[in-house]
Amino acid sequence: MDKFFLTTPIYYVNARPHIGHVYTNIAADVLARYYRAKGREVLFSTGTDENSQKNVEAAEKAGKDVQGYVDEMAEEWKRIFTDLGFSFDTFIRTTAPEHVQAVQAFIERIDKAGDMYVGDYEGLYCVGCETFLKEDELVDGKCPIHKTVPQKITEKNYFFALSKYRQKLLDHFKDNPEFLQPSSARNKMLHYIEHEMEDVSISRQSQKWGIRLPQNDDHAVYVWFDALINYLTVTGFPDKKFEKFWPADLHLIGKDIIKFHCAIWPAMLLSAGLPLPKRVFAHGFFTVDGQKISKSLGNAIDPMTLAKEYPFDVIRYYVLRDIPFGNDGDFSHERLKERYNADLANGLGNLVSRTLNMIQQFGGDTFDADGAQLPAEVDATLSSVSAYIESLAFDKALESIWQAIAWADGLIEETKPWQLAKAGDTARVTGILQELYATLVAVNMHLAPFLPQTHEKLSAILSARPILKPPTPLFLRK
Ligand code: ME8
Repeated sequence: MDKFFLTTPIYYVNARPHIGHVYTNIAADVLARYYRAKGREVLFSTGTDENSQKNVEAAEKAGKDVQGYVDEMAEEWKRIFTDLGFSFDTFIRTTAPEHVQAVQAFIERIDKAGDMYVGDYEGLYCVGCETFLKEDELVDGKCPIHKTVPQKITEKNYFFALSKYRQKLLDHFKDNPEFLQPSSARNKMLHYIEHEMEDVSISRQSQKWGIRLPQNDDHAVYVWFDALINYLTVTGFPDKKFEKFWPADLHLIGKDIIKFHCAIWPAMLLSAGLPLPKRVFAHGFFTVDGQKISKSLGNAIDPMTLAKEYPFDVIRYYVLRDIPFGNDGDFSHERLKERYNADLANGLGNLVSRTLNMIQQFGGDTFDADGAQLPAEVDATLSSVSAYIESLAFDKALESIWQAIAWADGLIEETKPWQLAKAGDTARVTGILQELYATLVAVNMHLAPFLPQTHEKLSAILSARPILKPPTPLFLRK
């Protein structure tokens, strides 16, 4: 069976998930469900990034020991992702022994390749970003993202010879135009690789928390270096079995971490003599009601609270339909409500209840669910959905499905089956009901990866004999 390996970033556990983190997982979940339905053997991985200084600081603030804190938080993240219905196959934690083993085996490979050396490092480190910043990146002496003054660090570090891979990376980008998407991100990345990329320090001297560097256990492995390797750990690396799923078919990330995934990670893999991921897709960033998500504004939407207000399918639908994947977007409570009412409750929900009510009223003995043929117009509209999903144009895929819904609404409005039934035109009424029914079945099939709960409910209604009337409304609030 053909495999499909897709990943989300692994998340820092210094806070609970907000809507931005959940967004990445919604998209990954749609793809995982889609490829499973296509018969691919899917490995969908997500998890937590635990060896970060941010987590140490959060543990201190909470008055807890670090291991206890990350255990608790990782459990919480996993529970939330499970409660939201994400169909991940594996949940990796970077403090797990198998990950420590994978990181150490990987580092030994790059050392053997002659790509590690010891050097003095002096730089400005932002714990928020978990990265060194250059003077000219600062605004008023502060990190522009976290608005904090970076720490001045002077230490002996182990370095990875990243710049050695400059040309190979540029060649890879040239030979694989699909490697980084959307293509708007490519130029910036190429500029970085060509003009800015330097060797990176991959260890932290005397840092207690973190994976030990195999060459010197006074050093912790730099958290990003360890985190990227999670994608190999979940395939079973360094055991040979990792070749079944590696290379990844798709790394799904936010646009904030492109550099790590499209320069450092591929160079690490080149050094270790391993194949590169086939595709990296970077989605945009959310604001909430027009404002950047931030702790101080207190506007980080808790997905579990939101999921109490709306069925989670509604949230999945809204974020994928309203914001073209790859673009920045605004999470607006107002728009969410509008989409819910217009597209789900009134659009899909109404079509289902009108159609099934009519089947019960006028279907009689002549309606034959099994003989229902999909109208050519609907077939043509829905035939584009797969290609849209595979190119991660989720908004377009949903738009096509809703075109099919609109077509069916139009058919009802135009033909007014209740009038035909009154006039005794049974054959015509049956024909229309069968077209509507076949449209609903096809719409429901295409909705499966997007709205899994709705799909399940609707499948039960449509496959029951006699066909059941849907609960009103179909999008039951929990
Ligand atoms: O960067 N809008 O973890 P992280 C959209 N541990 N997506 C958002 C978002 C927003 N406002 N905020 C976060 C890390 N995200 C590293 C990753 S991977 C080897 C290591 C999403 O907890 C987006 O996908 O800061 C982003 O890339 C991810 O959360 C980063 O989460």
